[in-house]
Amino acid sequence: MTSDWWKDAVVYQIYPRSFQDSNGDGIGDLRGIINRLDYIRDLGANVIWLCPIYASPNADNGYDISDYRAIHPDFGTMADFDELLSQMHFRGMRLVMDLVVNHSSDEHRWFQSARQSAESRYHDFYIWRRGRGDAPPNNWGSWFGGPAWEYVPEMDEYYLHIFHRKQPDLNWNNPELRREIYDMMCWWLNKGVDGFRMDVINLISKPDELPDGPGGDLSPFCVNGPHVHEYLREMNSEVLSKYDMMTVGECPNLTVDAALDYAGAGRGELNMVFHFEHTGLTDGRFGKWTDARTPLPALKRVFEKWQTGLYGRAWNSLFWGNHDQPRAVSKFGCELPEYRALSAKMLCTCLYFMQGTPYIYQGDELGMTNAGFSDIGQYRDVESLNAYRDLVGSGALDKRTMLRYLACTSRDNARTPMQWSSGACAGFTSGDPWISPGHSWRAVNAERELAEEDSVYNFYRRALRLRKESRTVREGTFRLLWPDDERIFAYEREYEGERLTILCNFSSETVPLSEPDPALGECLICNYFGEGEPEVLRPWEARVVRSEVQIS
Ligand code: TEU
Ligand code: CA
Repeated sequence: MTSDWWKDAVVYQIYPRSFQDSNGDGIGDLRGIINRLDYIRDLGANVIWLCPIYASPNADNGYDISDYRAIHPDFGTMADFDELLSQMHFRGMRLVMDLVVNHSSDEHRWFQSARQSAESRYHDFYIWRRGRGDAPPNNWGSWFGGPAWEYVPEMDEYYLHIFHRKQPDLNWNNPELRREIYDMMCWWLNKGVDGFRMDVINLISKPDELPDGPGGDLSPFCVNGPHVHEYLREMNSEVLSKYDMMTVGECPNLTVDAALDYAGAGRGELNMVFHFEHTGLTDGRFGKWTDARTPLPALKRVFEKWQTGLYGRAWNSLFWGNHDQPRAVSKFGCELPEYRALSAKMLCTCLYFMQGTPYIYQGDELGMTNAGFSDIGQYRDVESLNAYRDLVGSGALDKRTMLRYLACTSRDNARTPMQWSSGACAGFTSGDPWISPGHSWRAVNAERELAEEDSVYNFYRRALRLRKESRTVREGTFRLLWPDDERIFAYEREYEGERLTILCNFSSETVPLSEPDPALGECLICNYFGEGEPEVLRPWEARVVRSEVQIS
């Protein structure tokens, strides 16, 4: 039943609220996506991962689902969905849906019933505990701020929510709950969807004992919990193995060894995982809230570890960002006008010549930058707003510092409207957008990118075409060069006598190569016009060089 098509896929991630509005209500929708399918196909992507479009009260923009089988009216109707799917299949594209089953919305009918009576069939679909006197059952803190427990007076019990209190965690210990989820998955697959991106799938199993965590941290108990692999194998035999589909599990706090347990070849669980080791290198005293830059040697070590650690044993997913991360060019590249496009192309080269399936987050192919918000009133994201309230409210950070941190790491940086044109509201909507456009849309937009041969978009096309034709990119070994260099990220891929050397400058300086030999050969792609000197990398330069090697 299963083939490896997902290894050759190029995935384009859509955050539907911010992609394209078609009816002027300021919210992106399914019709808008249908109208832009050619744009995505022409880029070279053949799979779309769609963030949640289900019925939801939107406490967390759709990651709080109140009906798993309904389309949110903001996005359109089930008929619109069916048309999207058939228009995609007509173009030879596949659709991956977001599967959010660690938690539901508190407005899901299961929870509505669960919170009313311990007799309800649905009570045990969630995780309930008695308090400790007037205090919650343990000291766990929610990942979105405050305690991870919410008291329900009718029950005199608390329910667990790792995320917002409107996102109660589902109890995967309950076989009836699991059955409901598998049936729902089959329902979408029978409609024809081609896979799932599984939201925080490594959190679904919680231990029966729920002890206090160090500093209120629930991770030691909930990350890779006791039965998670049993559940995924069951899901695989009940659902996944019966369809020709792809799966990618979102897994915060994941190590290479743990990744092999989820996605190792022959494990019978998932095809791929997302880990966040490369995006999390700036985390510090205030968690993700920081204005720190990623140290390049550490970044290289992370990629080396994953490229070699999964080689021949599992398959990497390649991404710089998503709807939870700041913009790649702002975080890892350079926003300055003279370097923005160059560094966006460099990041494309650096990442997508590695082994694995490329994921492109909407707008990164234009080199879209962070939002540039300077006022808390511009933010919409519940995580950002809660963190501002908690950190500023407690006096841990002053307003100005927190606003600076938000401008670097808030999830809203990636959620501003997709920049289609230099027209009103970036061509995203004819109405009032649900979130303001970022500051860069007059200069950075798809209309312009399509028209200019030397654009980021056209560079992505070329790079993706090159990688598609290359067995070495798909199958080759990985060797990191000059691990301690603080400005150059260089590596070699080798396969059957061919070597590709990928040379990337992560700085605004001209850098001479300490050992220029690896730079010799045929240049397949470069983000500068005109040949430079082989032994020097210009600011934010990226080059892929092909050479032959003797097979001994
Ligand atoms: O994200 C899981 C997750 O780990 C995030 O909370 C992450 O730590 C944070 O966004 C970093 O800023 C997934 C979804 O991608 C996210 O959008 C949801 O809010 C979350 O799950 C809850 O469903
Ligand atoms: Ca709309």
